[in-house]
Amino acid sequence: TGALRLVLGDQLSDGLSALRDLDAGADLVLMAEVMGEATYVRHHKQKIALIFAAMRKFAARLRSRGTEVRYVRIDDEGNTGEIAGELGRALENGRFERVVMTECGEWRLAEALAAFAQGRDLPVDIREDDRFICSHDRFRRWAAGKKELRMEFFYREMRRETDLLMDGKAPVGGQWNFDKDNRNGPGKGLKPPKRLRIAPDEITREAIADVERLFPGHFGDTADFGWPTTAEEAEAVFAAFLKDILPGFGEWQDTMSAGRPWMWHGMVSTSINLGLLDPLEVCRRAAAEYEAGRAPLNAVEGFVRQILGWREYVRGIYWLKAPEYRRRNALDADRTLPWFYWSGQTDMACVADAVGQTRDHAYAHHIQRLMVTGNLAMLLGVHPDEVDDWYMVVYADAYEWVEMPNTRGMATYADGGIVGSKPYAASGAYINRMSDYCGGCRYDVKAKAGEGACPFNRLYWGFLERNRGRLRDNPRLAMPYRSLDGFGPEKRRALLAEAEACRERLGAVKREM
Ligand code: FAD
Ligand code: DLZ
Ligand code: SF4
Repeated sequence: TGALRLVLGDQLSDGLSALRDLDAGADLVLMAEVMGEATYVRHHKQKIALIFAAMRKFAARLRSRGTEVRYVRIDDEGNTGEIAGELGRALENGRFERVVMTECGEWRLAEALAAFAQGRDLPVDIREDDRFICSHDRFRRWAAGKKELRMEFFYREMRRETDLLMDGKAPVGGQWNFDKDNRNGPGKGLKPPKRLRIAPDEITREAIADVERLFPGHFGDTADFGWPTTAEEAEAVFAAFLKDILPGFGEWQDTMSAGRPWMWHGMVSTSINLGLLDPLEVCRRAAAEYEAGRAPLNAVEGFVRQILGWREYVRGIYWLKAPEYRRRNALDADRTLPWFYWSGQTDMACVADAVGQTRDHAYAHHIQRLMVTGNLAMLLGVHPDEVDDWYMVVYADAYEWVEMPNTRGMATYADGGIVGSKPYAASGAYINRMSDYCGGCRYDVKAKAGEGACPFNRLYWGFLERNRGRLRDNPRLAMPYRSLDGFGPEKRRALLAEAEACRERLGAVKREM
């Protein structure tokens, strides 16, 4: 008799709580590739290949250390297609006296596993996922009684508690946040550094071939697969980032440039989310670069804030608000997602670039996700379920706990103001300032109306007018609404009609609800 220990596809960490106190002589680790997880959304091919390759290598790693592993492959005979089903099969021989697992990241699967646990008469020990820096309990204590749950204040508490970038009780450099130094447009002579990518080895190539064979209709190309699939590879990519890239991270954090997907970004989200890199360790090592004088504070603080602040915060919000959060649609958005989100076939240069690199790499950086595809979906009024589905499918780092507060919260305001204090709606001027897209675009970023005008401009005022009843009282939108009021009723009607024509033209049509 021993324990059956479940390790999920995004739990590939040596220190995982489910693997603690493992008895190599008696216990068995279960890992299973299942159709249920691979198809609950039709994930990008690179995302499935990444997870399968990383799972296979993690299983081999455990075995090489003397741990017995039951590894179920996606096309193994008898595979039930569900995690709970695979747990059930592994328990059939009656060898185990208990089941041990680490809580899972998504509400959907957590429910299924809780139901599984209830239906058994053997104990199921569901342990905390302490790879996160902030526990559920800690987040709830922070949130309790607050009217507004702003990331910035959460982040400051996390800085104090972890002592990261602190000078006693004060933030290093006298400020918590250096974002105002991090808003460079592209400028001439922009030359992003060359990045370390990992060429697929035999195991990864086999995983890619399995995906091409079993999921041929899924979105995305696999030819340029370059993601780390082991802790060692993830470490190599992160070490290269620390040495050569981090110093420029702050300065170029919000900049977009055609045909340059990586810029100065960390390219670490897939590895952290899978468990190949530890988030606190990543923050500590970035802070050490500042302390050693090798990277400036605006870069290091900006990078640490994304992980210690945003990443922990969105996870806290997800679990605090789920499952109700998943149904929010504060702006009553009711349109379909235009087809060019999948095909990339659009004359909008910014969107075509973001979708193209997303197809090729299952990656886009934060500002592309927020201000190009996210902003456009909000301005068009695309239903949040369709927006969520797209983000969950297309990015290799997407898991609902991190995707949803970013999409439904930060990017589209569908959560009604939990994550952000106002919608991040922007016209073409923002994209023009932060990118080199507009020069090569068929649309005119300076024109406000008509077929040749930048669609972001055509949509922007109509979005505000359409949502007047929902947003007019938001103090952070007082300025644009004052301008809108100044236009007078006739012009306002014309702006609504302009936006409507643009929505039709781009194929955002009324959705069957
Ligand atoms: P860097 O720019 O180098 O940032 C460093 C790290 O900070 C990231 O690896 C990530 O772990 C963390 N981080 C940065 N921003 C955020 C954020 N807003 N929320 C949580 N963590 C953050 N990130 C995901 O991991 N999965 C998602 O499904 C996801 N969906 C998103 C959807 C939208 C609409 C938006 C606006 C953002 C989303 N993000 C998501 C956050 C962010 O875009 C990615 O984490 C980042 O682009 C990953 O690339 P990187 O490692 O090069 O990041
Ligand atoms: C995302 C994913 C995919 C595509 N496939 C598997 C799988 O076959 N087996 C598995 O254990 N996990 C997979 N995952 C990750 C899970 O979906 C993830 O653990 C949950 O969504 C919780 O975050
Ligand atoms: Fe995008 Fe408008 Fe610029 Fe074209 S003009 S690249 S659509 S912001």
